[in-house]
Amino acid sequence: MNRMTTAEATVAALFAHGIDTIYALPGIHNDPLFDALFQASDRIRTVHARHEQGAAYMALGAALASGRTQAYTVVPGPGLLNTGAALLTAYGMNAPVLALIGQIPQQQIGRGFGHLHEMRDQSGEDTGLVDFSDRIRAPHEAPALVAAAIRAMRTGRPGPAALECAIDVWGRSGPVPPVGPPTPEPVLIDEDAVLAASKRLGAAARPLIVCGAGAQDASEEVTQLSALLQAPVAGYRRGRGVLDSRDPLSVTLPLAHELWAEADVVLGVGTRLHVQQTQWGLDKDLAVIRIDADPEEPERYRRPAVALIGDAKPILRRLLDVLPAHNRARPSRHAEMQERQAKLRARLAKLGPQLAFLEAIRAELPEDGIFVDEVTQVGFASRLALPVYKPRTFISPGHQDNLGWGFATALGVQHARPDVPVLSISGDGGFLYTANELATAMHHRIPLTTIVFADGAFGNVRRIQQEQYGNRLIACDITNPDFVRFAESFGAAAERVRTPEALRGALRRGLARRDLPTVIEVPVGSMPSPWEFIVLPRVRGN
Ligand SMILES: Cc1ncc(C[n+]2csc(CCOP(=O)(O)OP(=O)(O)O)c2C)c(N)n1
Ligand SMILES: [Mg+2]
Repeated sequence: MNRMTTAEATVAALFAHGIDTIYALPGIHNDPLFDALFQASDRIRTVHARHEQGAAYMALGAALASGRTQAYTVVPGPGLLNTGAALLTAYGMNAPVLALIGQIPQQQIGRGFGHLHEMRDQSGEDTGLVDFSDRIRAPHEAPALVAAAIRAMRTGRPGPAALECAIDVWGRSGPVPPVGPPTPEPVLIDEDAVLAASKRLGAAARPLIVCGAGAQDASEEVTQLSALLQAPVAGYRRGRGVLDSRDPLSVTLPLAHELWAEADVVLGVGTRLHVQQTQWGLDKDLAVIRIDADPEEPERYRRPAVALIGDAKPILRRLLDVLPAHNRARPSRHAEMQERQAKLRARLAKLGPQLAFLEAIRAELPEDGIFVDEVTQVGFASRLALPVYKPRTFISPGHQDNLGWGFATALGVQHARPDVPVLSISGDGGFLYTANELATAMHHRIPLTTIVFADGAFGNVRRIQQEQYGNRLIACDITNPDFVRFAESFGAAAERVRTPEALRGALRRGLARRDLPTVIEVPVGSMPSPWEFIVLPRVRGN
């Protein structure tokens, strides 16, 4: 056994589990941890942000872009709470993000002395935000607790975890057991369920595949299955890019809604199917098959015809082996789908201003470039209409739809994927949530390109007040800085463009710039509502 401090043992365990970066904001509670990170700086990079939410969103972005576990560390109390929205979003997105949180002295926890950064029931706060949380109470506990947290984040439904350590424990030394290599989880596939699913899918006249984030690492398998079944593949926010948008069978929400009404068998891959089941409806003529890593998910709303529990990729591989023996002969649906896609494009033309900007973006962002969505007008339209060519290249916040998440998350995406250009879009409302992190981008030389669509309003709220509340406008007009001068004051490159054509030029310059962040301000007016394409009526059952 080695003698180490708790902090050293924790850092060694993180490294042994493949963590090579920690997003951070330091403070006295965690000083020994930062000293251990200094000693390990040849193995783990410490990337400090300017607000704890920036550090946590960066870890989230890095996890989403890489598919690997990421970590951040902050002080207790306000430090933890400042990461709350990011941790909640990581939970909603099933993202493996480990929060390492400081604590007040171990023997004073819960006694209300008024220690620096003390909060009542901090451990309870952790427990409410993540599925796995614990406290490291001594050096020898660190390796096993880090291993348990990482295993919990990767087993079943993935998600964040939290480990606390008290100010007086991080620096304490003691004998520490060695960290073994992580043992891979066995892949268990229910062969009876594979056969049942193959028979149902093989016999289906109008099968439909719906993908969520759980399908992002099974793009090849979904593509093959779609071709075998001539089944359209639907993705909305987190399932986009699983099937290349250039495939005529690749559909977004409005066509998925039409197809849901017609389908006889639906295969949901790594998706809650929440909107579909609760809003679009179910009936006895629709058999639902679910593939999900979370054993509780398939039956949450209604028991499906078949449930396959585990990682989508190996399960789909087995389906691809077994299905051909049961599959009926299928004519190509390409012509039909091309026609339906054209009809949808004609309807979506109503969103002209948003689509013109998205066309400019798609023309300049390389195929493997990564687009990070925000809760803004062009973002809503991107979920419906931006062509996405590869998995993990369309990063959207999922069901939290958490305004202000985008810019700092995109910094983490770009930090984790320095090999490809990353584009963040924001409204003027969302951008200023974390725009201070431009300082982080400068300090760590993160060459992210950001578009800020500036309409001088929380535009989405404003339009709803206009259309549904008799134009009684309240708390929706906003006063902006000059975003170009603001960005330049940090040392970032910045420009202002007004048209989609001019945006193309600015994007070409920004995406090629690999040593500095770029901010492009686009002054815009109000934009047409996308909601008729997103909130869709019941089409089955009653
Ligand atoms: C954390 C959070 N707070 C509030 C909202 C509600 N909300 C949704 S859209 C929006 C306005 C967004 O404004 P902006 O970023 O400027 O985008 P725009 O609609 O103007 O394009 C607000 C306040 C939210 N989704 N998330
Ligand atoms: Mg706005």
